[in-house]
Amino acid sequence: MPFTRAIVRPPAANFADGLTTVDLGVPDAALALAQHETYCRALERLGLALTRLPADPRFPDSTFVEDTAVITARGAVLTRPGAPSREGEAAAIEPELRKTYPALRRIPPPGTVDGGDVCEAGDHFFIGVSRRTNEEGAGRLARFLEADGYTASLVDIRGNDEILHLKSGIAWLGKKTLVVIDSLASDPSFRDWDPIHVPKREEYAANCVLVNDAVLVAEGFPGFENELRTRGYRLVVLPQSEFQKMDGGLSCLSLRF
Ligand code: CIR
Repeated sequence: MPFTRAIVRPPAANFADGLTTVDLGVPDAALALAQHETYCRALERLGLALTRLPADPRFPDSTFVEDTAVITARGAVLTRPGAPSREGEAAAIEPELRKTYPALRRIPPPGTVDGGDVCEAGDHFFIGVSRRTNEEGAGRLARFLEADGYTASLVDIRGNDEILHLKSGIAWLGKKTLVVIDSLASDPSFRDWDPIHVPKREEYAANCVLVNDAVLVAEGFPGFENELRTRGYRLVVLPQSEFQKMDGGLSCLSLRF
């Protein structure tokens, strides 16, 4: 099903106060806002109607709206983000989600789930068990998805220091094709999938996003870009430097449905 809509929220002026594990410097709030606008326009050009929520300085990480919900063609689940400073982001977005999904389900405590750990791959979902998504949350989400007729498998990434979320290291590009970084490539979960390799030092680019007939890709990763072009994908290359400084990728900046 093509995406027709997306929810986005621009970074607030205190975006730099959010969480990060990388050492790439302090993000420039004005540049982050400009990059966010470029991202929004790209989604609009791909035919998506955007709901632009107001910036929310109560939560410096709230521009990463993807972490607050899992939306599929068959329903929506409000998550319970795993970082204490982000837990309130779910309640903040709930009224907007209820407009489209009155039967919104939720991950109850003690479960935690960040949407960045959830990778839709057609009728299958990979759910990362991570520093943010615990086993209770992942299991509960898997049961919700299975009740909707999907299959789900859990991928334990707690021992992988390279990535925050599962989707920091994998992306689905249609059919059986999965972008997979090297440190996840041997995981048995991906055995029956056709992998696209990510060149060394370009791992950040693995978080690309299939949006209808195009793939959003972060700017500055020529090896990976070339790999996708060679395979015939239509690319939309977007500047992401300020979000990268805060551990955020392209997928985190929107909820697409
Ligand atoms: C965080 O640590 O929660 C944010 N600074 C980054 C979240 C990125 N979200 C995502 O990959 N889905």
